[in-house]
This record gives sequence, structure tokens and C-alpha cells, in this order.
Amino acid sequence: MSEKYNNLKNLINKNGFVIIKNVFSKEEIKNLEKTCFKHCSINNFKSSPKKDALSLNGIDKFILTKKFLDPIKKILNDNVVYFGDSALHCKPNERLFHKDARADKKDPLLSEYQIYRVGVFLQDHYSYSGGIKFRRGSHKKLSFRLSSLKKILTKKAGLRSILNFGRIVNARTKIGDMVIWNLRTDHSGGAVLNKFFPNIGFLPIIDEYTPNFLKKPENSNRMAIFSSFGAPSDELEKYLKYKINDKRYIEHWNNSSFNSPEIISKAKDLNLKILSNGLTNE
Ligand SMILES: O=C(O)CCC(=O)C(=O)O
Repeated sequence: MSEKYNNLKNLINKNGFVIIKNVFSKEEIKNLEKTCFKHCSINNFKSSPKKDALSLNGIDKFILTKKFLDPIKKILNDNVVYFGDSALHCKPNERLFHKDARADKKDPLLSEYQIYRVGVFLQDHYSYSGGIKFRRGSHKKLSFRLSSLKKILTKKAGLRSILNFGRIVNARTKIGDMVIWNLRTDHSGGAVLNKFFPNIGFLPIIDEYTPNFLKKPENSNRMAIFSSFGAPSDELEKYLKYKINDKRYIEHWNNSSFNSPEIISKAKDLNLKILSNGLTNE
């Protein structure tokens, strides 16, 4: 495994996210872009396919490679579970800082959460808006909501866990880069790059109301693959239990399967454990 990944675990533990440069060649992304374009064209880029990315023809071959999996394997000490919580996005999500951790009861300042999302953008976001932004260190903080206040009042979390003022970072990925973030990290899609200060990350609500003349332009199509992985853990079990009972996600599970002999054999070669439909082993 490449030595450039040696520091990934430290970086992601410290910041809540990492941006890894040049994981893929331009040609590899160009080929993947053609595949994604076909899938996104089916609904004219108005919505994203309602099945898991590993069940999408062509994208399965991209995910099930050493190149794609090596960084997350390094972060998870080669003990990696795939559970069918991945997607091809044919447009950005709403601009809003949010965490993707679910059924997460512990104090984030004092506990680890070993579930991560890997993102690959099919277009440049160094000079174009529409990428992703993160709040540094927010994986160790609670979100601003009533349940967090309850955790503090019932002493399940300390007051320090609510002071969430880390720097906002625009990922500014180039073609071939990869981002990985902890599911506890605050992130928002559709990141706007200010034309004059692209390295200053503003709140998503400010991005939303930034006039066009102050923005770096958007790409004509915006596609990205987001793929989740975790270490076998109590947190992962709770996460899956929550997700498979979430009505908004039923269609996703029902439309996805990872039981083809090709997928099973590739996963085995790559030492990747696949939970089919988030439920059963293999
Ligand atoms: O489309 C985006 O950039 C947002 C992705 C996102 O929020 C997620 O995958 O959790």
C-alpha cells in the first residue's frame, strides 16, 4: 500500500475529514464519468438512481478495486465492512451542514465512531463551485439540536462537546482526488467558491444567498460517488438497525443486491466484508 496513506488515520482523527490528492488518473475519471453520465441521464439529472452504487453497472468495477479501497483500508486497519449505503449523486444535496451518524448516543469528544464516507467527484471543484465543505473538528462535537441539549442535561455529554466553531473548509478537489469523512463530521454539498476568496469557507446559508457575480461557476453537470464503510462495531450495528428501519431508505435496500459471484469473489480478493442489504453476511 502506498506510503502516502500512512498519515491518513491521524489526519482524519484530528480533522474529521481528509482530502487525498491524485488517487485516480484523469483517464480513469473520464471513463467513470461516461458511465455515471449514462446512469444520471436516465432521469435527466433531476434525481439520482434509487439503488446502491455497487449495484450500478460500471460503478461496481470502480469501487471494487485496490485503488479505491486502499485509503479506507488504511484508516480502518484493513478491517472493512461494506453495507450497501452508497450512492451516485446526479446533483448536490441541499446546502446544509449535517452529520450522517445515526443512533449515535455517545459523547463525540470521548468516543470513536468508525464509520466513514468516501467521495469521488467526476468534475473539477478546485475552480468550480458545487463540491463539498466540512467543518474541521466537528466530528468531536454534537449537532445544534434539542437531543444534544438533552445529552448535556443528562450528563451523557459534556458542555465542551457543543462548542462547534472549527474552521469551515472548502474541499476544492481536482479530478482524480478523493475525500473521506467521518459520519459525525459536519458537511454540506453544493459548496460555493467565492470568486475572490475561494479558500474562505462560508456557512452553507451564506453560500445559498451568494449572488452569481461573486461565485466561481458551477459545472454543467455535477456527479459524485459517495460510498460508506465501517469497522465491525457496536456503532455500525446501531447505524444499520436505524437505516434499515428508515422508510425513506427501503427502496434503496430493495433495489440493491451484492450477491453476484463476481462481486463476492472480488470482495473476497480485496478482503472486504460485504453485508447484503445491510442485513445478512454475504
Ligand atoms: O451531494 C453532496 O455533495 C452531499 C453529499 C452528502 O451530504 C452525503 O453523501 O452525505
